[in-house]
Amino acid sequence: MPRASGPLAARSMTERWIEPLGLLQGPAASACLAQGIALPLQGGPLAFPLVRLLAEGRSIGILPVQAIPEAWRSLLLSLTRRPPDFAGIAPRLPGRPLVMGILNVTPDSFSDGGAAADAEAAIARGHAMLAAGADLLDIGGESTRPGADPVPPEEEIRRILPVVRELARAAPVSVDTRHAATMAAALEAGAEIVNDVTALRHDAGAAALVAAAEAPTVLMHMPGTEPRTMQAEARYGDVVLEVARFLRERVAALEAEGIPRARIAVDPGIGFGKTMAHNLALLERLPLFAGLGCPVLVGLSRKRFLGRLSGIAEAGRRAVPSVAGALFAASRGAAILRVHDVAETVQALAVWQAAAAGMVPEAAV
Ligand code: HH2
Repeated sequence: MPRASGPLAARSMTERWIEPLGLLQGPAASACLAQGIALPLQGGPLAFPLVRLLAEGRSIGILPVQAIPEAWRSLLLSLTRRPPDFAGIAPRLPGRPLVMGILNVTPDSFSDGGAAADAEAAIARGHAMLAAGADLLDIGGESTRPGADPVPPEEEIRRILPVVRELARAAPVSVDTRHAATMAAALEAGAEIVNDVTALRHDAGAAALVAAAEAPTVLMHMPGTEPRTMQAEARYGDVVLEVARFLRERVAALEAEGIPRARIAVDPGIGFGKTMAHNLALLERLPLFAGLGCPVLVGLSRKRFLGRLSGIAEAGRRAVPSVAGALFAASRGAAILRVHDVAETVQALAVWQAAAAGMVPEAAV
């Protein structure tokens, strides 16, 4: 069995990551776990037999899990232990990611702008998503597409409040906003979760508010806090490590402000200040983010890079590429999938999960 020695074992490092490689699923995962030649990814259905060790931004070797040096083993706990169910929402079947239905009560969202611009249409759309199998709904009143104009909180609140109030009676609701005033109004109206694309950085009052409300929260990476200008900042050395480092620092900072890790989900922010190459690298190396010890949310639904890859210019017609991306993210350990096309995603997940398990599922969708 290969053994780490010399610099690998002894080096004192300021920043270290263990990146799981070679993910297994189903019977292969169970067999390798039983033999001790793989470890579970966040206690879920995926297992990894290999790791890449990264120190100070550089790969220092690929090893089988049995050969991980003692000095690195403390990092394994957050990678292998199952985080608590996000917001207490249990998956429909063990190991299935949660499906978060996107409800943009906006006239200008890139993906579905205008489709649910008035409250009645939005509420009907939300109920349809729940009937199609969504586990939770993410309701937003400000578009964050690149270049979008900011919306003042009063207008954002006016757009979403009746929708939140109604749908929160039917399912867990998260509010997609950067503004503390909107968070407060939505939580008051029954929303349970705060999803902030700026990771609670845009509004100085946001972190204290979320901490006091004891609300679960999604922290997303984007460069800066302004969707209008974020694409100009799409410059990274190693995008995966830089995004992971950002999220690690945000989780630590917010823990210090009274938001426990158990209430946090992390999100690499696909499409936010990122080129297509950055988005693809983040998806391919998604298992690294499991080391943060939080559920990982992926939102790639209908995004522009999918249009470029598939040749579909119109965002509303990107359901198939979105589902393909969602399944790939699930196979890389995503715990929550933020999607517009709920029915298609839920159907695809059912087939993917049964095929990976190699057996008939306990319950139908
Ligand atoms: N993407 C969008 C908005 N909010 N939140 C998280 N956590 N992750 C994401 O990837 C994410 C997000 C953008 O997509 P959409 O809501 O469809 O469009 P718009 O911002 O134009 O309303």
